[in-house]
Amino acid sequence: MKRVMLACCSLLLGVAAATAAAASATTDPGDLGPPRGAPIEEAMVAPPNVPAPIHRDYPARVIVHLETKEVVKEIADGVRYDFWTFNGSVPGPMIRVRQGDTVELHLKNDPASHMAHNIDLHAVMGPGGGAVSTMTAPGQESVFTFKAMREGLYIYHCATAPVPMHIANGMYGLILVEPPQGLPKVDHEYYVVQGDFYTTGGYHEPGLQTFDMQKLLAEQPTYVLFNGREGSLTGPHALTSKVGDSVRLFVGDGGPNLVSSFHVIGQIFDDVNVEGGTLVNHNVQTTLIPAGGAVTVVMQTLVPGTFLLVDHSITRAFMQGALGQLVVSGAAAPAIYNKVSGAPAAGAAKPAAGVNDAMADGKRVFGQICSACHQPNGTGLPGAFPPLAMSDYLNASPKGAIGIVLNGLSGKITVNSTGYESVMPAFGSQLNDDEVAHVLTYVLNNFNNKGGSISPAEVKAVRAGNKPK
Ligand code: HEC
Ligand SMILES: [Cu+2]
Repeated sequence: MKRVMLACCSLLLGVAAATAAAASATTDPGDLGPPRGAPIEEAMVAPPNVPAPIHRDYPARVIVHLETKEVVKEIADGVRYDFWTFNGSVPGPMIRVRQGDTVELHLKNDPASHMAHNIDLHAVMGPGGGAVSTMTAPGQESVFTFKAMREGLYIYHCATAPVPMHIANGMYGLILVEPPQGLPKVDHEYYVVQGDFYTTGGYHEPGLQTFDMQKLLAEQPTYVLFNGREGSLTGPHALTSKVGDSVRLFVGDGGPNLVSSFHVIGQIFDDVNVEGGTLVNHNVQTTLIPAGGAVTVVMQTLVPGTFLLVDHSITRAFMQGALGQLVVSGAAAPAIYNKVSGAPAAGAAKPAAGVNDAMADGKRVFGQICSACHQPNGTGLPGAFPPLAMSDYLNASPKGAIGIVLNGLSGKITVNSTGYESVMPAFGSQLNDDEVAHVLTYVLNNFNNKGGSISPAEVKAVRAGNKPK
């Protein structure tokens, strides 16, 4: 109250006195006093890893070293792109400080850069979020300080003209300003940032791809990605947890254009820090992340399995790359989730079909389900969906396809000497034994495949093998 009075009265005392008063006292509750102790060098860890939680009860001076680097690397298997980055990664490293800390930010621009770069951190209260003070030519370094006045999860990005181009090339990351008391303890923390990318070639067109200004202007990205590369969070790079553990995700949307409908398939977010702020919502299925915004979500992993991180504007997930995996290991929890074997009632009581009926039924199923991805003539789509036509993979093991249709397929496979690393969903609960047998028999005897047949009994046996023991 005394400080409020001081600031108040100083308004009446003329400019000189007001300046003196402002310098000696502040009324803002975010200001926790001057930095104390020895300066702390911020540890820079690559995404999806997160710096360790802060256990400090006083404001400190935190020194952050970022370097802007232009690097050519893969955006998808066999597709290279000239990324512009902070510290060589997309997103740049996550910065973690405590509310009240004074951040001394060093921005270096790699001498090999072609462009000037700078940084705008949304955690900054000051012109351009720091951009005005950090415009840095190749080979130079800029330094500015700011006090982290407000707790929250904030985007940082390059703000050099043309801004959309610098962001579209990967120049963003997150800065977490922890509340003074810290965040509640969880078992796992990960860092994910979505971005939209605009390449001259189409999705999965191989080779070195360049930035496409027309697609940027039309806001029609070629790729929508988590952490700057298709597959950055799948297969060997999947996020992991254990049954009974808690997981916190720090999720940003760098944009430059798209808003993310962030969802984890098969999970519910217990806590969502809406828009990265202090408002906490509970029991959320999908949370909206604005371009240039962020969200913190916490969930419990109660059931083992693979859970997909998606932008639920779902075309982006399955056809533009916005897909990650959270793999939960541990004992089954049948009371919470239990796969009951056997086909659903619909269609199950159909009379046994003759060969012609079986083929007709197989064709129907193919047209209704499989053709959407594998295409009506079975050729697949380059890079996205493998061919079923003349598929050496399928013909080598026709019975193996039963499990693929029932349970889905993910991870790296090679079909007709081309690699695919995508996700086919499970159709075991949608199709009965007859339908699975029919569609596979249809596929095996069409599209120049080698022939053969799959019986409903064989499908039933594979289903039985799926039963929890
Ligand atoms: C939503 C898209 C989608 C649908 C629908 C779909 N698949 Fe797939 N399928 C895929 C993807 C993606 C892969 C590759 C998975 C990987 O990379 O691990 C695949 C792989 C396969 C393979 C093994 C690879 C090959 O080319 O031989 C077979 C067999 C297969 N699918 C059969 C089917 C059948 C039969 C249906 C219909 C019942 C079907 N799929 C429906 C996406 C789909
Ligand atoms: Cu830049």
